Parts: sequence; C-alpha cells; structure tokens
Amino acid sequence: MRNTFALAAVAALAGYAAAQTSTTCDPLNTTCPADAALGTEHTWWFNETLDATIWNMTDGALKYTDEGAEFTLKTNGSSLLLQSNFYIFFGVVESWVKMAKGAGIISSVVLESDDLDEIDWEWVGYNTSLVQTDFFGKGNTTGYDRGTNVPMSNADTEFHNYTTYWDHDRLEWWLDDVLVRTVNYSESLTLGGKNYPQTPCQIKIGIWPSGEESESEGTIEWGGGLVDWDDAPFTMTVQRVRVKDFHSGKEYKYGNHSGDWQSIEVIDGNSTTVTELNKKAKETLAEKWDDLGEGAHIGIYAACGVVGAACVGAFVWWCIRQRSKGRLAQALDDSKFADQRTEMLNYQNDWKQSEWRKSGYNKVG
Ligand SMILES: *[C@@H]1O[C@H](CO)[C@@H](O)[C@H](O)[C@H]1NC(C)=O
Ligand SMILES: *[C@@H]1O[C@H](CO)[C@@H](O)[C@H](O)[C@H]1NC(C)=O
Ligand SMILES: *[C@@H]1O[C@H](CO)[C@@H](O)[C@H](O)[C@H]1NC(C)=O
Ligand SMILES: *[C@@H]1O[C@H](CO)[C@@H](O)[C@H](O)[C@H]1NC(C)=O
Ligand SMILES: *[C@@H]1O[C@H](CO)[C@@H](O)[C@H](O)[C@H]1NC(C)=O
Ligand SMILES: *[C@@H]1O[C@H](CO)[C@@H](O)[C@H](O)[C@H]1NC(C)=O
Ligand SMILES: *[C@@H]1O[C@H](CO)[C@@H](O)[C@H](O)[C@H]1NC(C)=O
Ligand SMILES: *[C@@H]1O[C@H](CO)[C@@H](O)[C@H](O)[C@H]1NC(C)=O
Ligand SMILES: *[C@@H]1O[C@H](CO)[C@@H](O)[C@H](O)[C@H]1NC(C)=O
Ligand SMILES: CC(=O)N[C@H]1CO[C@H](CO)[C@@H](O)[C@@H]1O
Repeated sequence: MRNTFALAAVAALAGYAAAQTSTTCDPLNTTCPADAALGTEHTWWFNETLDATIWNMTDGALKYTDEGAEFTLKTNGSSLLLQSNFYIFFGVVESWVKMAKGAGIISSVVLESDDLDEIDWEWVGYNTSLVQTDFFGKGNTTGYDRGTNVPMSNADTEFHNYTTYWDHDRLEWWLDDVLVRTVNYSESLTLGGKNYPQTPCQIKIGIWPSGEESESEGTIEWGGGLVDWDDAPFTMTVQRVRVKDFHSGKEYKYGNHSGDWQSIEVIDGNSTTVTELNKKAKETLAEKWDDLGEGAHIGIYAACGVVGAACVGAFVWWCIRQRSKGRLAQALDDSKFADQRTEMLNYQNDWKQSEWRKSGYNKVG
C-alpha cells in the first residue's frame, strides 16, 4: 500500500511540476534576482478580493464567497494556481481549506523555492478522509519514501487548520493543533540535510486534474483514476491563510550556488508587501474614522483638548475601546490589529495636522 502510494506520489510530483511549478531562474546554476520577502506576519481572509500586488493568480480565476475563495475546475485541461509574490525564509503557514472532492482532482498548498525545495499538503479528491504530506529538496524527485498519509475526516465539508512550521532545524506538519509529522534537518530522509527544504519559498495554492489521459499512469493511479467531468464542478475552498516569515527584511538573495540556508543573505528594509499592507491599513482607518460620525469625532477632540500628551494615543485608545465593545471588531481583529498599530500612530499624526485644526483644537500640543 505504502509502496504504491509512494511510487505514485513521485510520479505525481512530476505531474505537478509539469502542471503547476516552474522556476524561471535556477539559483543553483545562475545568479538570480533577489526574492521579495514577506518580512512580517499577516492573515489574509479569502472572502475578500486579494491584493494583486501581493497574490498573483497565475492560472485561472477565483470566485469569492462569504466562506472564502473557491478554486473550481469545470473542464478538462484546466487548472488554477494562486501564487504569493512574496517569499518566506523559514516561517509558519496556516491554511484553512476544504479540499475538492472527486477522483483525479488534486488540491494543494505548497511552499516552493526557486531551486525547487518544496513542502506540501496535498488532498487527493477520491478520499476525503486523508491529507498527504510531502517534501523535496533541490528538485530531487527520486526516492519513494518522503510522502505520508494522514487520516482525518470531512476534509471536503469542513475547514481544517493545516499548519506548516518550517525552520532551519526542523519541519512540522500540524493538523488541527495535532503534530502529525516532523522531519529533522539532519536525518537520513533528507540525506543529512542536503535535501532538506531550506531556501526562501513562495506559497502556491492550486487545484489540478491528475486524472487526465495525458498524465502518467502513476499519476492517474495516485489521484484515484480518471476524472469524470460529468461530476464537475470540482471546488476547493480556502477560507484564510496566515503567514509568518521568520526573517524581517526586504529581500532574500542566494549568496552562492550551494542552495544551503547559510548562504542566503537577508537584505534589510521594508518589503513591498509590508508597504502595501500598511497602505491598505491606513485606507481602512481613514474609512473607519469617517464612519465614526460627528459625536465620536467630537469626543476624541474633547479628550485631546484636555491633556495634550494624551492626544497621541487618543484615537488609538478610542479604537481599542470600541474594539472591545465589538463596534470596530471587523477592522481591528487581533491579527489585523498588530499590523495596524504602527499605522494608527502615523495616521493619528496626519489626523492631528488636519482634523484638529479644522475643529479649532489646534493649539493643543
Ligand atoms: C503573475 O503571473 C503572471 C503569469 O504567470 C506573470 O506573467 C506575472 O509576471 C506575475 N506577476 C508578478 C508580479 O509576479
Ligand atoms: C478534453 O476532452 C476532450 C473530449 O474527451 C478531448 O478531445 C480533449 O483533447 C481534452 N482536452 C485536454 C486539454 O485534455
Ligand atoms: C536524490 O534523492 C535520492 C533518494 O533520496 C538519493 O539517493 C540521491 O542521491 C539524491 N540525488 C541528489 C542529486 O541529491
Ligand atoms: C481513505 O483514507 C483513509 C485514511 O488513510 C483510509 O483508511 C481509507 O481506506 C481510504 N479510503 C479509500 C477509499 O481509499
Ligand atoms: C492552527 O494550528 C496551529 C498549529 O497547531 C496553531 O499554532 C494555530 O494557533 C492554529 N490556529 C488557530 C486559529 O487555532
Ligand atoms: C527529530 O529530533 C527530535 C529532537 O531533536 C527527536 O526527538 C526526533 O526523534 C527526531 N525525529 C526524527 C524523525 O529523526
Ligand atoms: C556558500 O556560502 C556559505 C555561507 O557563506 C558557505 O558556508 C559555503 O561554504 C558556501 N558554499 C559554496 C559551495 O561556496
Ligand atoms: C520602513 O518604513 C517605515 C515607515 O513606514 C520607515 O519609518 C522606515 O524608515 C522604513 N525602513 C527602511 C529601512 O526603509
Ligand atoms: C471576511 O471574514 C472576516 C472574518 O470573519 C470578516 O471580519 C470580514 O468582514 C469578512 N469580509 C467580508 C467582505 O465579508
Ligand atoms: C537549468 C539548469 O542547468 N539546471 C541545473 C542546475 O544545476 C542542478 C544541479 O546542480 C541541475 O540539476 C539542474 O538541471
């Protein structure tokens, strides 16, 4: 059983590589442009249109619903792939997914680097009581022993928490708060570290048909046979993805052609993703301010009028207070709050310049 699975998994990776992965510049042979870093932690809710400067739909189109983003296959020869424009250099990826059900349909959340280090969660559509874990180092797809099956239930009807914890010393797969697999840097499976995933990775979320005549026999078998397109559509839904980058920088650069994590240089600065997230947070806060209404504005002006020093924190304080009351919960939930705190202070300064002046409290401070 295990052998069948493993053999097929390898074949399937070849299928996957053909269908959904590629590298435009191989850092093991070439000097490539640096990879854009994430450099922070953020949760993206997939019920709202993703920022195209951060996430790139490189194949197909998503449908957004209240529940999340739907990745739907309707016809043969099609696939969908969403790819982060940022890379993480070790970190955590927590995705909440409902797999697509249907023989020959593969749903996947993959971390992949430019030199084809890879860390996978994969769901084979014929079995909704199973998720598979796998990893590859430097594009080496030979060997039959890296994939595992993790039994579970209702993978197609319920969102579950699939978390990858990836550091230089170990790699962990967590399913709904249970550690289901660990791979250490130094163990025989990784060839003593040589084939351990260790270079900056993008996140790739996709769906593709393994059950097509054009795929290899092993791939078709692994996915549970040919797709019956009369059963289409086949839909994977992603509710949210939380990503934490263990480094905070602007870019990651391969220092030499070794592909060793020690050779990766972290280039200082704000990542374009952080800049973009801050821009968004600022817009949201401006909208929230407008939404508060005259009474609230006056309340804040009054608070600021009393003690000059308190003004710097007044809007922040007000937001926190409202948040605990639930009024601003949407804009300032826990994950977003951390990202927005700094911007709130900046926003507060801008606001101090304009709004206070307008309201006649400009003499304060
Ligand atoms: C987005 O994906 C398309 C198609 O693969 C590619 O041509 C484009 O360069 C990508 N954009 C970014 C910002 O990576
Ligand atoms: C899709 O299926 C049709 C009918 O079976 C076939 O003619 C066509 O070649 C298939 N296309 C692809 C891209 O597999
Ligand atoms: C690829 O992996 C196989 C199996 O683990 C191993 O025997 C082989 O030496 C590896 N090749 C390279 C180039 O690392
Ligand atoms: C699905 O996976 C579960 C868990 O590994 C296994 O017990 C079950 O036999 C599988 N079902 C099919 C139809 O292969
Ligand atoms: C998802 O699982 C990871 C690993 O157990 C855990 O750290 C995280 O808190 C979980 N997320 C939620 C929202 O419970
Ligand atoms: C990984 O390392 C930990 C502690 O260092 C050890 O307990 C565990 O057995 C190792 N696992 C494997 C698969 O080597
Ligand atoms: C690559 O760079 C790392 C870190 O500087 C160094 O330890 C390693 O020896 C280098 N490898 C090669 C093949 O140059
Ligand atoms: C990062 O951005 C912040 C404000 O957005 C700015 O104060 C800081 O100077 C920037 N840092 C770098 C290294 O550019
Ligand atoms: C998306 O879901 C989050 C979390 O439940 C919620 O705060 C937000 O308002 C939702 N967005 C839309 C557009 O429904
Ligand atoms: C494009 C290319 O030549 N890629 C090669 C880079 O080097 C690795 C191993 O060092 C080869 O496996 C690739 O084929």
